[in-house]
Amino acid sequence: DADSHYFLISGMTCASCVSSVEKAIQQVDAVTAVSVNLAERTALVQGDIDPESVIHAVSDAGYGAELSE
Ligand code: 9UX
Repeated sequence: DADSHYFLISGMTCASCVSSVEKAIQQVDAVTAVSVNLAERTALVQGDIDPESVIHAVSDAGYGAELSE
């Protein structure tokens, strides 16, 4: 639905990477929950967010993100 978005995350190789990506996404405005899956390279982000701001935050943390369906 409109209040959850999947992103494909690139550059994650360990659990510490997952933690960094989760932390970065949690700081973004309107994010209410985030769940990163290392094996699938995905992040499920909940909240009435601006996807571009999530992509920007992940990029600032040193990883890549693109919106997925
Ligand atoms: Mo550990 Mo993840 O150095 O890049 S944080 S592999």
